[in-house]
Amino acid sequence: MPSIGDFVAVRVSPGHDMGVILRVLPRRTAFERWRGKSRGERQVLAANVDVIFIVQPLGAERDTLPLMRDRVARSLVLARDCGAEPVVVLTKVDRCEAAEVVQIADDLRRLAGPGVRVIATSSHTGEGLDEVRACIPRGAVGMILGESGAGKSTLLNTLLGAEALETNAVRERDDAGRHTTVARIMVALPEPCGVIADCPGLRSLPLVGHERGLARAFPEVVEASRACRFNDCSHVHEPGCAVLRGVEDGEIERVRVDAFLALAREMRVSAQSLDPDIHL
Ligand SMILES: Nc1nc2c(ncn2[C@@H]2O[C@H](COP(=O)(O)OP(=O)(O)OP(=O)(O)O)[C@@H](O)[C@H]2O)c(=O)[nH]1
Ligand SMILES: [Mg+2]
Ligand SMILES: [Zn+2]
Repeated sequence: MPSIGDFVAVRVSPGHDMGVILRVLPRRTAFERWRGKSRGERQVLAANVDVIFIVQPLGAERDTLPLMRDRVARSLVLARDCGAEPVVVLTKVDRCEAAEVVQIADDLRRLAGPGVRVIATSSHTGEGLDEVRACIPRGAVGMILGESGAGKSTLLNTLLGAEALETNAVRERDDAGRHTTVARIMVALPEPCGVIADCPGLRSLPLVGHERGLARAFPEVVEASRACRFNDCSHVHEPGCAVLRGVEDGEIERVRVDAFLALAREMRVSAQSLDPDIHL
């Protein structure tokens, strides 16, 4: 089955404006989502994606900092797992005080690490949009990831300068989205930018077998752990733990170690629930 982002070979018969897909060309990368607890099915959400925009709205009461960190951290792992470059986009910053925006952005920057851009944006004021454009040069394929109501379609409309995608107000009571976008649609931004796929909101981002993404998202933690005294060090309390030493020496961010450990634990549990013989 072709997915958004796939290159396909198409035959168009003379006199027809629509073609028939003959073949899906091999995928360079695939962003896959786990679905079904024990069925082990994966759904390809997008293929050949270069950049994943991790969209997180500001100004919602329910989104505490720990919740935002969790969502950003697991999105980073998913992006790195499929070889895409993650970019964290904070939306709706017009709903917050400037000082609060700076504080949240700094916090998430510490979590995301030095190689990841964290951009504060508002589709209402236009803040940060040029920075977003700079992340998606001509020829690049982007995908937008975030919960329903996060402002994904609004952001793309603003980048496009046209109301091409349907949007909807969030629920007043709790800021919940209404699952307005129901299909993945790719839009070509004005030159000199590439294309971005709008996607339906994803509430949960389970990690199952994304060890490669975890290692790529937290390379300094993995690197340090090689020097731990014990092979099976949990990096929590063991003597001779090089990860904890790195934190004490100020070389590794505590918040990144915490995120790494929580996601690694989750992956161990999910692997085991799929196959009780797996011991990671
Ligand atoms: N204040 C403010 N509101 C915004 C901003 N961006 C989006 N919104 C509002 O947030 C609501 C939801 O926006 P959508 O773009 O439909 O959200 P979505 O992420 O595409 O949601 P789904 O399609 O359901 O996944 C709309 O009412 C937007 O007007 C912003 O920068 N500032
Ligand atoms: Mg939408
Ligand atoms: Zn250790």
